[in-house]
Amino acid sequence: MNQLAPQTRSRIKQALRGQRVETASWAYGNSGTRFKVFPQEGVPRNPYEKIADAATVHRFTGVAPTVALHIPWDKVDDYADLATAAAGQGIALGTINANVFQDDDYKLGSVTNPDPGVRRKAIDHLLECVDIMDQTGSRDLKLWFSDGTNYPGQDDVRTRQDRLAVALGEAYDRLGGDQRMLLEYKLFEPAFYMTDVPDWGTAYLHCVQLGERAQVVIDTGHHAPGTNIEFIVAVLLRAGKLGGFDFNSRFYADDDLMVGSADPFQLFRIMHEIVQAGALDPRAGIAFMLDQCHNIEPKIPAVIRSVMNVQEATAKALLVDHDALRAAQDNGDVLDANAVLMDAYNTDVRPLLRELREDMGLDPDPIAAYRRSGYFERVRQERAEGQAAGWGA
Ligand code: PSV
Ligand code: MN
Repeated sequence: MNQLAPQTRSRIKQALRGQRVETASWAYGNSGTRFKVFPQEGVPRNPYEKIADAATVHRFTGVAPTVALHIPWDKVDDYADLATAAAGQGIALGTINANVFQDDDYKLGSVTNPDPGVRRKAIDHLLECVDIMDQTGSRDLKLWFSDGTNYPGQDDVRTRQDRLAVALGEAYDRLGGDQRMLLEYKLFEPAFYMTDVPDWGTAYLHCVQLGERAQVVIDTGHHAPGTNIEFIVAVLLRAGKLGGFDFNSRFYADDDLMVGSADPFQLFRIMHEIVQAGALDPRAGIAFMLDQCHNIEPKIPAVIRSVMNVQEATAKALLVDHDALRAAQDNGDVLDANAVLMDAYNTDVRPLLRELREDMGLDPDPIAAYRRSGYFERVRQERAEGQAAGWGA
């Protein structure tokens, strides 16, 4: 690592300094599996307190200046006031995530429900989310639909696609200025026979039909085991249709664990595609978000660790010698080409990241600094009374 040429070192640090990772408000609230939610101490009781936790993550990492909201979990009377509160703590409100999956009416789907009244209600929620974006100054509307069917024959696949297209079209037409629609896909769950947006191809088809400001979002936990996610990244980047990521880590299904924990090599391979395409710079418009649940580990340090994992994978991707890689590829040198990638991946980038943090006026060890800060002890006392936020609030 120390033999790195000074120009290379500063190029990598420069890129890492500009990197942005958005954290999710719901990661700070209580969460669990369908078997049990284990409540934690010091958990935020409202969106303002979630923002305080997100700002704390940014304070120690320096690269997480926005927090995504989920509506209605983060519903407030005055979103401009919430945005002001965020700004006062050095962060901004980010992506607005719609929620059309928790109402009794949505048993047979939301925007693809056979009942036109339910479809109307779901579309109205999407439009409400754009109203909120106008007030928060958010750029992105993220849509994930739990819609699908459990049994063959339960509903007509093509009719459901038509209903989906109508709903997306209405929400898309409501977008203004620089606002974008990010469409998320998921192979299964809660529907088990088929979901209405199961894969990147379906999401892509709808986004192409909608227009330039509709893009696909890749949630890393939403694929079949063994899926080559970096291939999807490369293909969508080439088509100009990759809008962003919901980062998390999975061993089995949609585990929502800390990104980079199960398979840091996969995260590196994803970031390698991003770096190669010049898409790391925030101006490239790719939103790097975390969509995780910290069910058994303390939440704020888990989010800090996740941000650091993304930084480590990115630093390794930035280390790849692109000229050497291209030369080996052009020569058909399989072993050398693979070795170039593996050399970068096997480099310990932690000293470089510590140096970067010091350059940025941060503590080189964000988790230790967080623990020393006394933040947790303070919020544990301050938030002892009242109802902790969770998936329903
Ligand atoms: C669905 O599994 C998902 O990934 C979507 O992004 C939701 O909005 C999110 O999880 C939060 O539960
Ligand atoms: Mn997601």
